[in-house]
Amino acid sequence: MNRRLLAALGTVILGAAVIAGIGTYVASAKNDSRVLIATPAGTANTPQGNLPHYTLDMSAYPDSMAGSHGKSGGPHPDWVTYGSYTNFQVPAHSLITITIRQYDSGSRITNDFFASVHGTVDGTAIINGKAVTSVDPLAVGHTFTLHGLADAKSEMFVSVPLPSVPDSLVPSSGYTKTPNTITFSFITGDAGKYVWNCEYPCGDGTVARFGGPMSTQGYMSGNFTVVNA
Ligand SMILES: [Cu+2]
Repeated sequence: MNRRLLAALGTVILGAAVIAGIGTYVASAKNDSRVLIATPAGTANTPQGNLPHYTLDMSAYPDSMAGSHGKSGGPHPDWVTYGSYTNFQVPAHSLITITIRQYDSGSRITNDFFASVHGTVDGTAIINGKAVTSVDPLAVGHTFTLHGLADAKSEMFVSVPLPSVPDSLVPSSGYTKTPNTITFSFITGDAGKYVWNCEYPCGDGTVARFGGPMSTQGYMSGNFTVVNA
């Protein structure tokens, strides 16, 4: 086996290990059947030429009272959740810009890898108006981590950390008036089924905090479908 092949194989094994480490959060994919379809926003110049541009907006909340699970918060009003949708549909071979408003507190992320930005167009995310490549691993609220299923046609891996709101600014009821705003862009590949999840252990049920909302789709994970335009 030549050196180059060995190096390539090493990369594949590392990639597989990273993806395996992400866990088994997609076990149940039935919690929320609603889908948010990306909004057209003209075209944009990208490293892959001029591409169709689409946007998606979402939020991360410290509980489920924001409306996505019904006015009463649904079966688990105290669970952290993304909203108002957790399933998304975007076109293939397009520039996608996602804006997330992050209302939740947080703490130390388990794996510093997820405190860095991965897979965006220029390797950065805009956080509260400033371009960054990583955030403080001690102050992460959630992550938005997008990747392929085993049967996805093309690889896609995008992961962006959402910094936490300081505890002192999170009200005991309702939501902070000053959420963190995170914006990032990436280019989609071929049509296929992808999934996203949060890699900050914001759940419950186990010491590792990967239970509850972390392992129930419709809260901290969902489908991300890429379709032919
Ligand atoms: Cu989370």
